Amino acid sequence: MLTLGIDSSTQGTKAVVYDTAAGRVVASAAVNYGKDLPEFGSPDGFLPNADARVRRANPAMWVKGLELVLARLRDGGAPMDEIAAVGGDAQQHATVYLAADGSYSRAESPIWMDSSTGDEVSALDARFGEALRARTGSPAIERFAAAQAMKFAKEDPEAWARTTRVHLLSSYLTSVLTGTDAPIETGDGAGMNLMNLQTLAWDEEICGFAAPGLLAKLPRIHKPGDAPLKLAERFAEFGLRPGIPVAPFTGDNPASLVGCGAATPGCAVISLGTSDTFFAAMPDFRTDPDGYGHVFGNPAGGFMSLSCFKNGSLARDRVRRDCGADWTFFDETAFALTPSGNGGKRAFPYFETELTPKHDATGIEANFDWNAAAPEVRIRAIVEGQIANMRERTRWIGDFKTIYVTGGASRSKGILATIREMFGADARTLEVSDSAALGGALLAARAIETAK
Ligand code: XUL
Repeated sequence: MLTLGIDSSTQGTKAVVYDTAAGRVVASAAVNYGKDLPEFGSPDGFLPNADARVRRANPAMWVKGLELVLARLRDGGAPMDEIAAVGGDAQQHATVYLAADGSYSRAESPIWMDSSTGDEVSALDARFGEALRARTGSPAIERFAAAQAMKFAKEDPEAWARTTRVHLLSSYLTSVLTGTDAPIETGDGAGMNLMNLQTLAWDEEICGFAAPGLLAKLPRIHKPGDAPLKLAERFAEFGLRPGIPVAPFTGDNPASLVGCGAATPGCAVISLGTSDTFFAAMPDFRTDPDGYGHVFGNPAGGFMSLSCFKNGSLARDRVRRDCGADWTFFDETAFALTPSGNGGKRAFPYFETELTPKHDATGIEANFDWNAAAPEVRIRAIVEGQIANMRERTRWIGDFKTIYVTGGASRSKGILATIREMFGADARTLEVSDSAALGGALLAARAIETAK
């Protein structure tokens, strides 16, 4: 049986066709927003903004990305008419605001990189304090829907009044694929500061405080095991069979948990992408005492823990280019030329406002003369800085003997060796590089069982 997994990430959309019997990907396609959809003026997947805290994108770009990736899959000869179900995921926390006629009531959607809601986070903190973390799995967070909706409702009350639906990008894309008003799935829905994780229902009190009428503007909630939706007629254009089951899209991290084969507790995953994340299935509900980490839903049932580091691959790429190095030098040579520990030289990249720990976008912070140092010293300093910070901030999740490493940078021997050393764990690169899209395809296969 063939299933389709679609991953709508920060910088582009990917799709994989997965053969469940053979256990392998048989076709794939990708779209990069910067290169393939230049009309949206978003080279890195968001609209450039002088204020580093403001990170937004035109939601129409994501729909275009979805359609283009399907066209590429079809035109590349993928057996579209044999696909039996669709699943997928989206970057987490991005919100899409719709008016009654389906048009966008907010032209620019805030994405997970947005941290412009400091005042709203303070208001949520002042009102709910510890209770927010206990109920929703996270303290008040800038990029989450509660703070984002609060800011929008305050700044543009007229547009807020016209808004009849607040979707996550995941539920919005599911709506597009199914031609319905799709539900929010619990894995991704947990990243909004609005869902009570004990009851898996919207928390009426928090919704009421965040923005007038928010509760009525939220889609219903889809729990693991609930019946899937069906593909809309218009996707016949891409050779797909209308009516096949569509598993509601989840977040990219929950999808990766499934795609990495880590949905049952025991091992952790490090995903090295636009954001670096560290996550694991959660045997018992626990929150981060330091307030940086999150609890999301595990699409396979139960929960997952997650810590997110914003300065991931874009920061590594910037350092690489500043050093005039190619990827082989960055991934390997620099580590052969320098000793483990780098003689105490360490650096942290803060090109974007950092989430873990909270830090303004101040550029490189190093304990040595950054500009005078050799490229290999700078590269090891950045990688060791990133991984050391990750180790410190994820202790609350626990210790793991095995860590699966996924995402583009998982090919780096230097990064893998650093993870092994700092976590004292067996770090393994996964064969699959598109673990989120693969997770979507696996969730699609599961949807077929549920639909029976
Ligand atoms: C997780 C987070 C990021 C995005 C990246 O909380 O904000 O990992 O999901 O797409």
